[in-house]
Amino acid sequence: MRLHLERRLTIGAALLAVVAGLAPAATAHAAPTAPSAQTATRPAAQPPAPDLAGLEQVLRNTLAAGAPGATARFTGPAGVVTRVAGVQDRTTGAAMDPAARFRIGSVTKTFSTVVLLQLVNEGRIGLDDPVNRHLPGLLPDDRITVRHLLTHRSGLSDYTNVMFANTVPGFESVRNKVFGYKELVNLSLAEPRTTEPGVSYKYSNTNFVVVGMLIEKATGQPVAKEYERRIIKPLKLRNTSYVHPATVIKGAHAHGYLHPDQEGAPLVDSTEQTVSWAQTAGAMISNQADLSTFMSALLRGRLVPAPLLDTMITMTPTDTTNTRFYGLGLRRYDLSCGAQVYGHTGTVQGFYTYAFTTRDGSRSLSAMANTSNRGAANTALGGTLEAAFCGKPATAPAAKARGLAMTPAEADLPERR
Ligand code: REX
Repeated sequence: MRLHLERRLTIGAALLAVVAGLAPAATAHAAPTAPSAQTATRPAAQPPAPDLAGLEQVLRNTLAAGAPGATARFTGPAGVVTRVAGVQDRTTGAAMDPAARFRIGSVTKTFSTVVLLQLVNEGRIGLDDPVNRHLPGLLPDDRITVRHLLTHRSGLSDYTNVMFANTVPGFESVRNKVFGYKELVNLSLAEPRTTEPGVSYKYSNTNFVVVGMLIEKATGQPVAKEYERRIIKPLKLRNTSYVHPATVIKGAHAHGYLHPDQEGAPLVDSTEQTVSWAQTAGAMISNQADLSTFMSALLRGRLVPAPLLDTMITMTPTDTTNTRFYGLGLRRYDLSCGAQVYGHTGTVQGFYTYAFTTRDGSRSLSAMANTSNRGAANTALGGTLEAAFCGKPATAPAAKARGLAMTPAEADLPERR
């Protein structure tokens, strides 16, 4: 088994940096810069170089946990480095391609938030407006505001929990279905609400379905047009699209493989689907380079003005570890070395995604595994963040002394699924 995995591991060649605004010199292996007088006098100013051996090990771990393939792409001042392992297509045996397109799931929520915040900036929607002011009669409680949606504090239950209670039958029942937004909201409203408006954080796709409705109501345009006009075109994201309800991923792409609930049952190729069950909560397609460009541009203030970005990155904890936070359509993870990274995670049938960047947007990590419903693979893939942003792990005594040692359980990044 081990040998088999080793053979399938393909370490990808590094790509040249093409990310606008990043340092010119892209090196094949993004070698750590040699210590210099500058590093000697100002050690705190130098973030650690990515741990490339660690990154490769993380991808091997992700395969060992059940992913057919996995990839990571780090971009920083020294350029771009990519690593791949395994296959992107189990039928042809094609190796994972670091430039492949894939379904990004909830990273879509950050795109939707950017569009919504631009509308706030234009004075067309207020963050503290009741949702029902814009969509009269939609919600059963006039106290639910736009901010509650973006921070997952509306109390609107997540209809996907029931929809996907049985993973493969649930998926097959919606794979080719086209939902209206209202239909999805009604599925949520048929369930009890989870909190009083504003009281506590509870992740729910319903919130971002309503965000899509608000965008279309305020602009009179389909959301696809707004993503295109406001984000995809200005940032030249050539591999990013919102094609709902088309089922095909156009161009070079990875296949996604869904794990059935029954151990040992064959994987389901889930690449083609409408993703209508998620829409503005999770239906976009992108690739690693575009995701890093997007997250970096966002944190550099190129998509929303500074005061709104500050609001977006004002975080509250999502669990009791005090290392996981949610702002407005954006997560922050505090890593073991003290680094804070901003971005989003994604889970859609067949694909796990991580897209994170530093506060100054200068270092970004995208990672993808072409599987899902396999928590261990998602957790393993989350290790790319530590390897990329923390570099080599601190020696055990040093980490312990600073209270930073993480158990594998603590390193389990997403708080659900
Ligand atoms: C739906 C079920 C998962 C997936 C989901 N995805 O809510 C949203 C998302 C769009 O990306 N959320 C993640 C399925 C958590 C995020 O924000 O990071 N699971 C699967 C099941 C479980 O069917 N029975 O794993 O493919």
